Amino acid sequence: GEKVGAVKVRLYRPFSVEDFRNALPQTVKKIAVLDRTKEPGSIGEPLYMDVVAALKDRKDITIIGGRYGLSSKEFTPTMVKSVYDHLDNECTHGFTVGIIDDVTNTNTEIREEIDSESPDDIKCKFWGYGSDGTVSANKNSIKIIGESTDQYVQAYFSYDSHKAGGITVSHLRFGKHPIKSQYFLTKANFVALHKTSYIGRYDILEGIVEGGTFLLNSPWKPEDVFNKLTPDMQQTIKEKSIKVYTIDANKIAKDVGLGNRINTVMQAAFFKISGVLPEQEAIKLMKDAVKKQFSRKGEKVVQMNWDAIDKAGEALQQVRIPERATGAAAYHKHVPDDAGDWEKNVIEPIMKLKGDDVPVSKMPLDGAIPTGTNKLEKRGIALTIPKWIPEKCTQCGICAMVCPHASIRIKQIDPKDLENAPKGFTTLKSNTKNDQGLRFRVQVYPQDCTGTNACGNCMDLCPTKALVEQPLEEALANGEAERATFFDSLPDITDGTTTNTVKGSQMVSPLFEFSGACAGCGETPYLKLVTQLFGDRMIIANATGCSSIYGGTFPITPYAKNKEGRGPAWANSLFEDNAEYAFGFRLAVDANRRELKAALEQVLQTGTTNELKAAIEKYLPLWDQVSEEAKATAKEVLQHIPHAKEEAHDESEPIMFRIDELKDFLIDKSVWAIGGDGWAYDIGYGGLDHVMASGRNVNVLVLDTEVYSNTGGQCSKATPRAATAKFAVSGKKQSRKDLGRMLMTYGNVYVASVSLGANMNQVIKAFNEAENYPGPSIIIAYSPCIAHHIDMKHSNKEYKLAVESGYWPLYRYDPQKRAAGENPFQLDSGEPKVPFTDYINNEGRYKSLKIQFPDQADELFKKAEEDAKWRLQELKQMKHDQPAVPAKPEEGQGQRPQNEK
Ligand SMILES: Cc1ncc(C[n+]2csc(CCOP(=O)(O)OP(=O)(O)O)c2C)c(N)n1
Ligand code: SF4
Ligand code: SF4
Ligand code: SF4
Repeated sequence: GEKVGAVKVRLYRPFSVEDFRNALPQTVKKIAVLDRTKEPGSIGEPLYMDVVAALKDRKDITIIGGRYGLSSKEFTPTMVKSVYDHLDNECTHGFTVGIIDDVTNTNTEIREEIDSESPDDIKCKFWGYGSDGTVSANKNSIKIIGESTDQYVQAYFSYDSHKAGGITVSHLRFGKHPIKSQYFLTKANFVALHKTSYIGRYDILEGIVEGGTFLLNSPWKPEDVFNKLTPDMQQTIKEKSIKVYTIDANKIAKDVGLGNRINTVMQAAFFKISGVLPEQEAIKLMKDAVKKQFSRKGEKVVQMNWDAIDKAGEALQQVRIPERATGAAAYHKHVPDDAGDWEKNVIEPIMKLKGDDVPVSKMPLDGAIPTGTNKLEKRGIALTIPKWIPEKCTQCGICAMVCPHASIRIKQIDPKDLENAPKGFTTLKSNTKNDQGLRFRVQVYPQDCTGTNACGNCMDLCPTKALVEQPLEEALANGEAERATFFDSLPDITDGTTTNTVKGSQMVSPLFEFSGACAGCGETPYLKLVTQLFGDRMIIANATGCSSIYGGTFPITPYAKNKEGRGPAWANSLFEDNAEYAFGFRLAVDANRRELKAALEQVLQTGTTNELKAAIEKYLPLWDQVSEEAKATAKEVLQHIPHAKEEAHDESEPIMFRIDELKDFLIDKSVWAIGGDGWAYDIGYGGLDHVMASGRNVNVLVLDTEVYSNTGGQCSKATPRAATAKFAVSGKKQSRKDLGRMLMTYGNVYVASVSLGANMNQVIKAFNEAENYPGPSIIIAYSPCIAHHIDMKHSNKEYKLAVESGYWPLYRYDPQKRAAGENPFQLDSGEPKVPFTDYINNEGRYKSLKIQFPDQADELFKKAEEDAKWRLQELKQMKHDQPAVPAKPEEGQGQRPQNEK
């Protein structure tokens, strides 16, 4: 052995030099200080600096510092050993642990793998599916084991960053010895797989021990199960004599009324097979835990979970392992063979959950990543998907408009493009006013749809029931994926319609697609729409929140490019400064455009090719436009730049060089600040207000879920009175902040309040008006969310209910109307059509108040209704106001201040 030690600094500030020095034995020769933080540009991380200062007189001690555990990286015993080895060998300062740094070569070398696990512990690994309840069930299970046996227990979880429907892996340990450290299992006695679509995608049985157990949730008969596994899994099962069980947890969950929540069923199956506790005792303990956990949601939910526990025992079946397999599952191809380096070197390993093996040299220098990559995921998480019934379809486009995942689309198709169409690619005669005999099709992207079992909003809102449910497996078997690929390759044709309509807007391919938002998310349809309207020239500053997570789940992004290679540029900023971030984009775009325009005018004087001269002269009068004519003319300029650059003589040469550098700014950018209410109403409000007051042309989209959704539903100033939320468990006592009305007081800010499912045309109008308005604009968009505790299969109906009950008025305030002597305010929704209680009673966030605090509930509900009435009354008053005097031009038009150079 060796004499080594570790000092854990628990109270960091004030840093106690005396205690620190006292903790060190006199014999210490070398110290490696580990910081779990990164201060680029510093000479060492904070703890290292403190240690150096604390020991400044101890010249006999060598002190080095390094980073570990960043981005939730594991810190395993093997890595700890590598740090001691580093002290013994290279002993260089600025080392890193747990990454492969082949650029600066600072990572510690792994010289020995250490397995410090007790061989007697039982280790169980559960592959779950985000939001199926696996994690909470496992927390329950480990609590039950910990409290009802004399065993030590630990539950440790890994999640990917999808908002829902991602992978969760639960790592459970229990045994006779205390378990002190946290790291993922490398071996498992028990493996459970809750989602069959993971077969062939991930190494499910990695680390399973000899004689271990494998539990599978599948709809398959026991005799079919073995042939549905990959050859590797089949081999492992045979070689290690694994016992295999199957259970159709989705069927049980559906039958008892739990929908997709299979957790209780799988938990009951785990207890039955594992035998950790006698079966009857386990059942009793599970039922007690269910009562404790769900009683606030009502007796019905408790009973459904109890039924699930009872049914699980009977439904569990052992799989007989055949002598040899007569079939096998294929391995999933994560990226196509012709994919680029980024896809192959970074996306593919990360998709296989092998991201730790990606070396630093494969990372982008500036953090920028290619767009249009969420489409590679093809998660296949749906159980059932919509099937189009052409003869019932009216070609309205509503299904495409409301789909939160851009997984159902409409297109007009030129008949000549149908020559190579795959089998079953049915089309209708397009009913737009076109004279080219265009065809029409609704296409489902089967592997990208989150499922009618979880979302189903397209079906829910289809006015003619032209969409029906079909199992994903069936759709894939009859070629729907190939049809989607063909459909995707076809061009967008909007002839005979206009993008200012629901139908026309949906005929443009979305440049925000297949995000990892929750099934049925109410935020994402707005993002999809805004990219269909302005995506080819958008720059988006995104506040931290759900939209930054599903908008940029490294290394992929749902923001995409059109067939010409144009699409939104997107970046995530801090929660607290996102409006300012977008403001910076605006300033930069304006400055670049000013310079480009001056250069174009200059080169006309100094001389250039006839073609470029003609194109510039044609384009300059269109400089302030973003019309199709302007885009086409800008293209002509672009086309002639390379030759003109080659031909440029002395004086024109540097000007042409600059024109070439700035050419992307020929058409003005559409600058957007996007984020949730936590950002806009609370934490980023100061900056937002500042930018709104600036008069600059920045568009703001507030995805208003009325809570901090990304962090689990904390109350914000947008949370309505009476709604329960984290930090407002007994119902919020204050009314919500009226951000729209506050910003209208500036008089030169375009303000709109929208709710997609309530009035889709009003949403499109608001987006277009906001974009066309030359000053600051804000759109406040009602966004149903899982945090409202609603059935996400009908989330789109919530948009409507909120408006029709009078809770969420729709309006637009356009300062430009003042100049025409009109009232800038327009109320787009009328008197309430349905009782306020219809809206309240439909949402768990209100209903739970009634269950938990019945005494206060009625009073608060009454006040909430009064809030809504009062708000509507105030707005109606504005509607009847006489037109105000025109806005002062320097306020309203967002021009560059006179003193700006
Ligand atoms: C200054 C700061 N505080 C807290 C957080 C943690 N945080 C990240 S996202 C988020 C919630 C975002 O809520 P909201 O803006 O309403 O957007 P949503 O998730 O609802 O779309 C919080 C609190 C943070 N990133 N920065
Ligand atoms: S079920 Fe949901 S995700 Fe699937 S196509 Fe319909 S709306 Fe889109
Ligand atoms: S919503 Fe229904 S009717 Fe409208 S386009 Fe879609 S499938 Fe056709
Ligand atoms: S806004 Fe709500 S529904 Fe949408 S991704 Fe976030 S938590 Fe899920």
